[in-house]
Amino acid sequence: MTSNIINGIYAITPDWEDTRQLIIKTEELLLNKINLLQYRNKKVSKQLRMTQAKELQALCHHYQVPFIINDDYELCGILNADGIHLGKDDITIEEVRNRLGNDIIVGISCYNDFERVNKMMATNCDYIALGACFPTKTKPNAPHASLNFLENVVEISIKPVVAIGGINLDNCVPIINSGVNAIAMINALYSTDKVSNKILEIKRKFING
Ligand code: TZP
Ligand code: MG
Repeated sequence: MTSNIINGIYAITPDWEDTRQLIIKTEELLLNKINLLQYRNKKVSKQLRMTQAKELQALCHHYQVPFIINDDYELCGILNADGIHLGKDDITIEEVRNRLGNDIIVGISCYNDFERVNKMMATNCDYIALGACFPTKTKPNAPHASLNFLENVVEISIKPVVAIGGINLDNCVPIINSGVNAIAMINALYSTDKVSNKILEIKRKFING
C-alpha cells in the first residue's frame, strides 16, 4: 500500500436502505474531495449490500478514491475492492491476507485498547482505527477513546492512525491536532445538507495544523 493513502477525510456510509439517496450523497462527498470511502451497512440484506457496494465502487473508481468494505470479506473478494475494515469479532488479519492477498488495504479497529494497538503494530495491517472519540448515536455502545489516548498511540504508532466516533466540524480540531492521519465520520457527512464547505474547512485543518 502507498504509505500516504490513509489521510484526511475518511467517509463511512450510514445504514441506509435507499440506494439512490446513498449514491447521491456519496457523489456529493466525492465531488468535494473526501480521501477515502468505507461501505458499512449493517442493516440491509446481503443482496442489497452487493448492489450498493457495486454502485459505490464504480463511483469511487471514477473519482479515484479508495473503496474499503466493512466486515464482509466475501463481498470484498468478489468485487475486488481496495480494502477491508475489520473489528475484534471479524475474520483475523492472517485469514484475510490468506484469502485476499497482500495488496489489499486492511484496517483494524483498536477502540481504546492499548494492548490491541501494540499487537496490531506487529502485524501487516495497514492502519488502525481508534474511537469513539465522542459520544455517538451511530454506535451508542462504542467505548470511549480519550484525546490523551489518541496522542499516546500516535506517538508510538508505526502505522497510520484513524480517529472515529462523534467527530464533526465543531469538535475535530483537537482530534486532528493529536496527529492522527485521518478522521472517519458517518453522521457529520451524511446527515448534513451542505457538506461541501465543511469538507474543505476540515481538510485545511490537516494541512495548516
Ligand atoms: N466505530 C466507533 S464509533 C463509530 C464506529 C463505526 C460510529 C461513527 O459514526 P459517527 O456518526 O461519525 O459518530
Ligand atoms: Mg466489524
